[in-house]
Amino acid sequence: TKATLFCIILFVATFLQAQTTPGLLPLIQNPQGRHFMSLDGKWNYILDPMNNGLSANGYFKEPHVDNKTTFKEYDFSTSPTLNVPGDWNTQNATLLNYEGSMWLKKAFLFHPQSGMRYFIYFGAVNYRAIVYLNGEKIGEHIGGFTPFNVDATSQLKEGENSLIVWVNDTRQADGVPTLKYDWFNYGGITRKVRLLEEPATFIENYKIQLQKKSLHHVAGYVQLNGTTPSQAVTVSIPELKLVRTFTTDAKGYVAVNLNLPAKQLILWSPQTPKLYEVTIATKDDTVKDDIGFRSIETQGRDILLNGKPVFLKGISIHDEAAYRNGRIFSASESKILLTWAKELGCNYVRLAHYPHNEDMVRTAEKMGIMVWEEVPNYWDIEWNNPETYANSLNQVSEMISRDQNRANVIIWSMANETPQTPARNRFLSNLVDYTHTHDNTRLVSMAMLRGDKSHNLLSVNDSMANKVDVISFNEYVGWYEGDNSRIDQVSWQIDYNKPLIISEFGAGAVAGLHGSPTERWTEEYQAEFYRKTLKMIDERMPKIAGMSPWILKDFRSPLRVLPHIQDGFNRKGLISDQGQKKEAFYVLQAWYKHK
Ligand code: GCB
Repeated sequence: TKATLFCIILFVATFLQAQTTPGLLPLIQNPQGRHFMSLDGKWNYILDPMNNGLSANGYFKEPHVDNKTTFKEYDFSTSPTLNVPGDWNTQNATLLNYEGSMWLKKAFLFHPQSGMRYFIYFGAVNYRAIVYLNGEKIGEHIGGFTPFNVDATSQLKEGENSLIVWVNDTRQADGVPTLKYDWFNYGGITRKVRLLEEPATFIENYKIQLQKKSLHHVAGYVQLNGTTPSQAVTVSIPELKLVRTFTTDAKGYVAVNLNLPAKQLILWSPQTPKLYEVTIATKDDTVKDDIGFRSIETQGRDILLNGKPVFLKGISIHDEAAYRNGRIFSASESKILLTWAKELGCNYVRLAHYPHNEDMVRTAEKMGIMVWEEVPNYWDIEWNNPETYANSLNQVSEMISRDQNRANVIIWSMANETPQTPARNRFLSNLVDYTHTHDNTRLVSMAMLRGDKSHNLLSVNDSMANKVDVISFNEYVGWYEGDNSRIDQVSWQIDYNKPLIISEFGAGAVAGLHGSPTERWTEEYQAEFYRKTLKMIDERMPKIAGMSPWILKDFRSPLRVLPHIQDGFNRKGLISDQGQKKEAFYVLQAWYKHK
């Protein structure tokens, strides 16, 4: 019928539009390098599993009542509090398995300056957020692991202000990630909240990185936002005695080209994680950032860092704190995990399966650890759904935008273990194109599934291999597939002439459980699994450019229900959730030492 035809045309049109329209929130670059007031601390909360507070006169309205002549049935000021940043699950035992809606409120005193603009920058809210300031909605966001900022200028007032956020972490079929995944769904305002103060025209965004393949030429840009878009912008790097002034165009944009003094320049690398203080300034605004300069490219099967082959000695990590298993909320908690990775001998980490907190990336950068960042296109999501695509693209965009100045971020990963279908291929192929156009100074990859040549000749055969720069794959021979003895029986042939990364391999073990190397869940089984897998890599695999075994630390996952063994945790960590190193940790450490 005509109606169905119309619907089909509309659907296709929306789909194409969603696939081509950037329509993305401009993210303010580097909030920590600006003038801001922290809104972290105690927030009052109201649990709202039925979304009662979302109605027109909802909880965000907060009328003044005396509760005698007039009344309301909620009160933030006498409701309990939670720490922000922080997931709700691990702050209150009764909330451990809560999935649903919560209202959080922060009251704060403020004195807005006339002529200034104000933005509230959220590091991450899982999974959906609606933001209200003094009774009015000022923004909303979908996606649990990337930052967003909302304009608060018109709603902010002198004196006491009320910031209320509706947070909902209900898993969604059309979400990114979708309903089922192997990690814990920590809800809440999980990362820092900052109130940024900016002049009428301010430095919204910039990218200062070495041009692809160059070891001394910076090709970047500065983007201003405001009423006087065309202005002089000065970029300076005092340590290199470099000061250059550019003029932005009528849209506030200017390309930044700089020749750094090649001889004097210390390139960023794991051995010398050198960062330079860079200042970007207009007459009204100044932003400072610590920026490293390096190049990353591929040549045949090699990954080249600063023009030289580098082997990525990695480990996979979830954004979950050591010892207490909630979302990480401070740089010091990030540092514990990264220090373990260093002790293991790593120069690289795979931050799975979603963008981790910004402190994690910045701390790794200072420690000389290269990073793989990923968006949660995990297993099977709704590849055919235009809204799912728009959501995923937005997450890619926010991830790139947040970390485009981080020298240690070398790989953007578009997905993890996604079964091949035409819809998936189209979806991911568009994301790869988007990423390549927006950032050609990093490599693009995704963790693929295997496609074997025969029972004992393992391989990868994925149509996305032509799109990505690096072929990465997960493999669990010896754990999900046969036992350890199977590892000795297989060899590998991978035909693509691109760098290969084993993005995952691993086996489960309970720290402190000992037995024979043939007995599942013992430390000995896991250690044997690592010995055999490393031997296979040395002897029966084509040359690889790196790896990130699964995983640094045991992590909470509702899929892992086996009593006394898993108890709600994925046990493939080389370290237990309580910080106990398992035997396999030392097996891998010894191999990395000689690599
Ligand atoms: C995988 C997934 C990872 C899981 C892991 C496992 O392939 O990528 O998210 O946690 O296997 O332990 O099964």
